[in-house]
Amino acid sequence: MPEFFPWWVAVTHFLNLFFLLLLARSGLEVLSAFPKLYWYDNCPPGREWLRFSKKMYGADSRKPWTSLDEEEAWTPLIALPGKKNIGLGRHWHFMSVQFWILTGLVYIVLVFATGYWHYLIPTHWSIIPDSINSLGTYLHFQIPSKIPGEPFEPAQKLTYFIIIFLLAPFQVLTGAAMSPSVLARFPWYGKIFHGKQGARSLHFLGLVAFAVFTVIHVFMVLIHDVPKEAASIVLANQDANGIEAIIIGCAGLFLILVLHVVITWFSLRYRRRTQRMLGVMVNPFERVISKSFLSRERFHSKDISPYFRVNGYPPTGEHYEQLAEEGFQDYRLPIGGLVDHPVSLSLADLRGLGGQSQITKHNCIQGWTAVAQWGGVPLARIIELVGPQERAKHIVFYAFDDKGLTEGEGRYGFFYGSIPVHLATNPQSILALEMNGEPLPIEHGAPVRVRLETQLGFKMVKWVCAIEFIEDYRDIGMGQGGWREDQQYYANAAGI
Ligand SMILES: Nc1nc2c(c(=O)[nH]1)N[C@H]1C(S)=C(S)[C@@H](COP(=O)(O)O)O[C@H]1N2
Ligand SMILES: [Mo]
Repeated sequence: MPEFFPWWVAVTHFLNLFFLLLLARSGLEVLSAFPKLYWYDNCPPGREWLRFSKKMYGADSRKPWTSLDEEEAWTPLIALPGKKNIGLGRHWHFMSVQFWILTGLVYIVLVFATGYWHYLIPTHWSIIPDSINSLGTYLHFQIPSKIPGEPFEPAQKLTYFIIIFLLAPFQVLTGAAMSPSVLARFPWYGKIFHGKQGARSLHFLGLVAFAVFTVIHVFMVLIHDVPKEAASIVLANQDANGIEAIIIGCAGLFLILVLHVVITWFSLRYRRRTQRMLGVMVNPFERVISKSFLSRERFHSKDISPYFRVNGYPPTGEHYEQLAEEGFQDYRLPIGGLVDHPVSLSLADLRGLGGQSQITKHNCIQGWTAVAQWGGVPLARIIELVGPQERAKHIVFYAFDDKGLTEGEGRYGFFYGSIPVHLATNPQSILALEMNGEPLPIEHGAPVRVRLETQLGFKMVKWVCAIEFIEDYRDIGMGQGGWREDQQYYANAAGI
């Protein structure tokens, strides 16, 4: 039989703690952007089952509001990095999850290769009455005895089994069920968890379960023989000097604390650098998903959400307001850049290019969802029409809204967004002119907006005023590929 406390258990235990803390804190940052939990993908305002915010916005509110108004600034003491930085929080989350899964895989391989699984996986139903017995013993303020020839008592073994083999995979699976690309490509997968909001709620409850486990786990160690437990898990040797083990263990915890302080401080102080450095780890993964998953969403009219949140206040310029007043009859959409046939299209021209309609679910980066029907021109038709040159790698959509005027918060410049050309040829990538069978309402992007159903909402530029085919987005704006990427440090691939 394997040793009770091999060295690799000590090492992976430590790494696991480090990455789980990163995941928990960056996960809370993501939650702070939309601090409400739902079981239904319509996300009706006021119908959340859990809310971490005092602010209330009703569907019938007189004062216009957008989903960014629902965001909360959480303290860097609990969230990574805190202070309304969902872009960076997501970077940390997706960076950490890769290392956490890697640690987990190494651990699982060793668990099976060494036979350690005998200590963790119950092979007989008697584990249940035995665990209940253990609990009874604890309630009498006594320590239950270990399973003969094994390192843990029955309740402990059962708990570890649940955490390692059920809770950890559950967090990975519910996490994947929140990716817009996964949801658009495999709509059935989301249904397993009752949609994105179900997955989001369950993912949060998984975090709560991890937290409850950790508290009980630490408490149990404290009521057991601390020096001996420390020797086992820190030095991988039950008989080692316990005091030494406690000191080394505390030094390890202190190291984790210091790393978290440094990471948090650095992320808040050097946001662009953090976005770039973590992007190296995170973007390739997002790009692969965005590239290989084509949308297959087909909802029914009965699924259409009664209320569809707005994100981004409408443009305020005189030019736009006048166009809107006249029903956009003078609107022209110039499409140019690295193309063979630049054009300038009226709404009638656009309609003449042939239509496509789709009922799909919108995924805002903050976390809310809503279903609507979108009608318009496939971007593939636009590409055919203008004939991009070989050098054209990205498409930029420029918008009418000057965010310095409409959103403030110290941000500035006109909204824009770019996508790689291949994303425009996806089956559900369209320039939408209609929403739910009506011309686009002003707040949802009239007269023309982008829909890319495998992506997060921020990639779908509303109030489009011009389209340009370019080679490299680094020459535009602050060079990150879009206004939210520039100003809010979002990643510019948005498949997750
Ligand atoms: N021009 C422009 N387009 C925009 C935004 C914006 O602020 N300005 N916000 C984006 C974000 S973050 C989201 S989630 C969606 C919201 O679309 P909706 O308002 O129709 O719900 O629009 C995207 N397109
Ligand atoms: Mo968004």
